[in-house]
Amino acid sequence: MGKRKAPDESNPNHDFCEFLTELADYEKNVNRDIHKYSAYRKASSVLSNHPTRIKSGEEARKLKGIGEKIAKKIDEYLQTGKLRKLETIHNDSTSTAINLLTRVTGIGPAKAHSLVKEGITTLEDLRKHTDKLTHHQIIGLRYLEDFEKKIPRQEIEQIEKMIVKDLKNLDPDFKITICGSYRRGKPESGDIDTLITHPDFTSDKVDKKHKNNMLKDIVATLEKCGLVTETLSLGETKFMGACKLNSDHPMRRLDIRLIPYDQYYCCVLYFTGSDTFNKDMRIHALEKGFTLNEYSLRPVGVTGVPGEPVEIHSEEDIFDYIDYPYKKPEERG
Ligand code: 8DG
Ligand code: CA
Ligand code: CA
Repeated sequence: MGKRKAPDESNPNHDFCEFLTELADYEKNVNRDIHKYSAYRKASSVLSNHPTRIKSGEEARKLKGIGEKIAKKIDEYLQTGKLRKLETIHNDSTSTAINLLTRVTGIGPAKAHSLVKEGITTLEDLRKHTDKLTHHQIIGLRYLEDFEKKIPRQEIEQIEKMIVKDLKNLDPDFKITICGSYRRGKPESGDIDTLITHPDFTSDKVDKKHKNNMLKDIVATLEKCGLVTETLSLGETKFMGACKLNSDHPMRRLDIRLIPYDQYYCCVLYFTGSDTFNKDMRIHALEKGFTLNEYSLRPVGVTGVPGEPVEIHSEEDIFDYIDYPYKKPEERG
């Protein structure tokens, strides 16, 4: 069997998607304009799911999620092979510095702005000023190169096996799902999004002590077997850290969320994504009189106030309730 193709190579519009993603990141990190960010992301997602090469802005405009401004950019790119807006961004030192610093996990747009204001604009500068960084950001800086490497599917499969084996050993009632792009079947992923639940932990049974220890026990177990190597942050329900399959592999970003049993499927759906798929599904839910988020699906009464969550026993239940055609994770692009 040949080497699996990267998704980009099979996407006839991948060059459009690349510049749209770059514009999206610019809006998020430099302008902090989340609406423009979402618009570019949506356009990129629509184009990456389009089976044929787009030949003009006019043709692109016919697709849902692509408006006049983006259509114009597609025309400019087709005619000149570049975008003036991106050239301006590349030539602006503040923008490039902010974009660089936000590549470090834990450094968000606001922190990047304040660092640049203080004259810290390179990774070298950052390394000299770790006093200005949190533990999370210091680890992010230390493993920046590793964390930016994509994780092959086969490596996540091995990590998954290890997590499942060790946690089932700790307690056979744990339920574990790795979500994100991995669950959508992608050949490689940016990080490992792990959701865990246990029948003893539900949203109404607030057994705080039990919950408190559950995630700590999980992380301690994964540290003991040598998989988890760094902790960026550890709360009652959310762990952010790093793991390493063995010395032949780079350090990988691993997130673990402990989810109440009754909220598990809404959460699995949410963290499977993609984020544009989630947005479309939420809009559809609202049209059907429901509000959907990562915790629950609730009917919205005539007053506009959400009612009690409906009981959910599978992802399919959520689709059924809002009368949305079921999509397998691999189809949620
Ligand atoms: P990747 O890691 O391979 O780059 O892709 P991913 O797994 O799809 O993206 P992610 O950033 O790890 O997020 C995981 C899922 O979480 C995503 O597919 C959908 C859901 N999600 C949203 N909105 C957001 C958001 O604003 N931030 C994050 N981190 N996740 C979000 O729907
Ligand atoms: Ca992910
Ligand atoms: Ca993630």
